[in-house]
Amino acid sequence: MTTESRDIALITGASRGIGRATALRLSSNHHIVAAARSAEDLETLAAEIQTGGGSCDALVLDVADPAAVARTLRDVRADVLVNNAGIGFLKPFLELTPEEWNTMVNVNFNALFHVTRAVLPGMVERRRGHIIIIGSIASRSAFIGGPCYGGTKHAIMGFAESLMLEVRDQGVKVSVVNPGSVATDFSPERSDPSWMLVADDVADAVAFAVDTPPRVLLHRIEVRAAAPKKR
Ligand code: NJP
Repeated sequence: MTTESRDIALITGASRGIGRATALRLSSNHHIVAAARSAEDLETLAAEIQTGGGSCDALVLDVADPAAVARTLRDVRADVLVNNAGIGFLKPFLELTPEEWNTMVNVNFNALFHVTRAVLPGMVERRRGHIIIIGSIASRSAFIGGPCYGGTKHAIMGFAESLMLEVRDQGVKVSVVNPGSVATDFSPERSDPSWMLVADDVADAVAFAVDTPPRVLLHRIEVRAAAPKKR
């Protein structure tokens, strides 16, 4: 398959963690457009993908900046969009600053509007596309330290299911992949990552959803560690 004939996968938060693993995983049969704020990490990713025989464009982008998203993604075609960028200040409500609250709402939820709005019209026009959102187990359960993070992830579920019902008849699939604990930089304070999922496990779930035949829509996937640490 030539680079030109490959489907294009746009992945946010591709500089590290789950987004990076997903970019590498999808690069075997997609041209990758990797977006995040860290230019150097994106260049390293693009080089690794090229070494493996794939192709990757790096886009330096703050997904919480609506003008930057509109400008940067204006001419980007995406057959697959993985809305993965996310941030968590996991602390009790009374310890949260307004800045932390706003950052989580802007990156985890509001950015879904900006990024999806930029690429969905092209998918609808082509009657073909797949939008994947990386949620969390916190998308449907509560935990101490999660009033805002969990709130944004719950909001994702409402957004995703409603959007799925709106666009599936137009050839566009919408899926949510909800991971449990994954050993990434997301929560570096967690001391023992040995029992956790690794980023590749979540990337495999994304690839599985993307690879389903046109008649199949996997809307919600939960990926858990099989043997979580007892608390
Ligand atoms: O996190 P991490 P994960 N604009 O910190 C990017 C969910 N999840 O891979 O901009 C653009 O390694 C950041 O890039 P940079 C979680 O909620 C995780 O674990 O260069 N990009 C980096 O690439 C999130 O939705 C766990 O700093 C922005 C990436 O986001 C997703 O999985 C459990 C950005 C974060 O990489 C990926 O998390 C769970 C911005 N403004 C759900 N801000 C888990 N790890 O345990 C951040 O249930 N990024």
